[in-house]
Amino acid sequence: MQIGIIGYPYSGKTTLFQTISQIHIDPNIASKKDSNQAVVKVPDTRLDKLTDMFNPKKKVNATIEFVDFAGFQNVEQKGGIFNTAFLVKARTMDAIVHVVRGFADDTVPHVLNTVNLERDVQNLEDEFVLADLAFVETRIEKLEKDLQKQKNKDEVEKELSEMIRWKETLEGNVPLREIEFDDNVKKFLKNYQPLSAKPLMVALNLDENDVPNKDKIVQRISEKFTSKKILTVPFFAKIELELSQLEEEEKEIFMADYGLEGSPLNRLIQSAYNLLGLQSFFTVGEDETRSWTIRKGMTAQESAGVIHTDFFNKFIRAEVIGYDHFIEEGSFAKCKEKGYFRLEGKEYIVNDGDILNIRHS
Ligand SMILES: Nc1nc2c(ncn2[C@@H]2O[C@H](COP(=O)(O)OP(=O)(O)OP(=O)(O)O)[C@@H](O)[C@H]2O)c(=O)[nH]1
Ligand SMILES: [Mg+2]
Repeated sequence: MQIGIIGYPYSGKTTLFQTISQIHIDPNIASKKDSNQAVVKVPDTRLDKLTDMFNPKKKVNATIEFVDFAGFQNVEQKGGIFNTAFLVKARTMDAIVHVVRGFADDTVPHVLNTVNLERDVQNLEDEFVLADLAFVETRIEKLEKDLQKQKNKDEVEKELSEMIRWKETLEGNVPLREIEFDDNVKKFLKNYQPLSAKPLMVALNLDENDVPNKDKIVQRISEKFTSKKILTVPFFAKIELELSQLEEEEKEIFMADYGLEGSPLNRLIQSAYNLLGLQSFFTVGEDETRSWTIRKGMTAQESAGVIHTDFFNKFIRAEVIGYDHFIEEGSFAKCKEKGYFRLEGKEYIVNDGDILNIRHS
């Protein structure tokens, strides 16, 4: 899974990226590159606890990839702040983090001159809609030509009617993430990956002075941009980068002072899991303990397929224990005694935190 970090120049994207990835980016090199990328371990205290209990040779966290994009170009030009390279790459992201500048600092240039969270969030919404509209209009032209050729008529007509629905939605200034997609048109969403359909995290890079008002600001923005597919996440890029480099004890003291909970990585991953409907299951043993990411609602067989395609094809049963039960009882034997150890078939819907052992042929 890939999450793209985007936003206006100097909003704090690379600072956030460095906190998340713990990679140091040389600012002179960073400005010349299109993007920075890092594969990051998904933190999970449950996996840490299981690892303590099993003492395996290896602990393997699920991972997630973050891509730190260069700032938007030509920011004064409405409908044109994304270049082609940006569009191509951003469309492949599973979710977007929009870093919005909320800090005042005269030493850092501000491309729009003033701090205004609402304006910046709205601008990006507008740009997404305009970029998708440009795509849809070109697509409709092409489909109309195809229709005259009378080739694959049914398929062309089906797509054309869906593209017209997208166009009308976008012309009403509504992002595509707000409309429903039936199974028979989901493939267009998958093929074209419109930006305004992507789950969005609005990451407010707030000013140090906003620490006491943090929750109010978040509430104000999330009320203005209400959607099932938008979450507002606050952070303090500069402070949190410095904090991330401190020792654990010191870190906790400072974080309490700032009223911060968890790391920016924790906050973003939690939001991403919520937005994308993701959850984790675990596999345990003497060799390794490991966390895996799946979509909510996935069956035991589908989840087995995430471990290995062979496990999907040759699935027999899954041995299942809920994480809480395992921690409560402390061993497989005790779980068996209490009836917490279950054998489930391929249609079993996996729960968040299930410990699975796949039996296969
Ligand atoms: N005072 C203050 N400065 C910040 C904060 N976040 C970032 N900066 C500074 O702002 C400058 C730009 O930060 P970056 O993280 O490089 O911004 P960016 O969004 O990656 O910028 P581009 O990649 O050029 O688009 C750096 O000098 C940072 O130290 C913040 O929360 N407070
Ligand atoms: Mg940057």
